[in-house]
Amino acid sequence: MTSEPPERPEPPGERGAPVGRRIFLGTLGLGALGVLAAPTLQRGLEAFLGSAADKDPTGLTGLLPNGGGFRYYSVAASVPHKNATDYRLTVDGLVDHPASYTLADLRALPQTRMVKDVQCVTGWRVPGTPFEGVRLSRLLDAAGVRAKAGAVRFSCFDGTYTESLTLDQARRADVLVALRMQDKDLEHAHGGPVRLYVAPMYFYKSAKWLSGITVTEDVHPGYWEDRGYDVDAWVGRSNGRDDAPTS
Ligand SMILES: Nc1nc2c(c(=O)[nH]1)N[C@H]1C(S)=C(S)[C@@H](COP(=O)(O)O)O[C@H]1N2
Ligand SMILES: [Mo]
Repeated sequence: MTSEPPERPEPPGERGAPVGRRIFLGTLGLGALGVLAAPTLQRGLEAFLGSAADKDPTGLTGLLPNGGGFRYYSVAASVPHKNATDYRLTVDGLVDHPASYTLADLRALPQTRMVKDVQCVTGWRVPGTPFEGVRLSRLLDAAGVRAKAGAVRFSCFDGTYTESLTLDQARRADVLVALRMQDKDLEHAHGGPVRLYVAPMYFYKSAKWLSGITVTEDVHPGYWEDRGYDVDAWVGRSNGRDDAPTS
């Protein structure tokens, strides 16, 4: 059988073809370096799991402590850690009241919890995963979205990843600025302390390490969308897939 190039690009390590032993060992080497260099062992472990799970052809990293059926993805080589002291979420663009939220600010707002399946566009699915946080619609209402606005653009403190939604999508009740996942504070590997959670869409919409919400006139395609994924990423109704809907 000949292999054709994939119809659309896939996140590294997500391709069906086996990853060479050399690449995997190379990744393990980097992970070990991370453990040595990191100020805490936990941080090193997360970095190790984050990079190793991404490229693991054996699936064995999924058996390690904080795997839980998820694969960890980051398009950035390294991502700074942010905590209650230095984390900020800005809301700006076409709004009457730009804002900057601390983690405490976000925790003080009403929290919404929902439990739904997570579906990655490359095929893996994790059943019944609790997410909890502030409805994005609440932050948009507080900001006072201007009449000519039509979309929302998200940026991340990894410095690279972006996402976007139409305003109607962003205002859905099942779209959260998530502070918790699996009933724990979001860990760094999963995009902590704050990530976007777009329940009805493929998981690439759920931008990790969320740092900015900018209200815009039109949708700006996000990182993976510039590389071929659908902008309207409804689970089961996009990207040529027929997965069962998640929300
Ligand atoms: N900042 C950022 N967010 C991101 C990504 C990323 O690489 N960087 N990957 C996306 C993809 S393709 C998926 S499947 C999920 C993976 O989330 P997880 O690492 O918590 O499993 O995050 C999404 N959000
Ligand atoms: Mo993904």
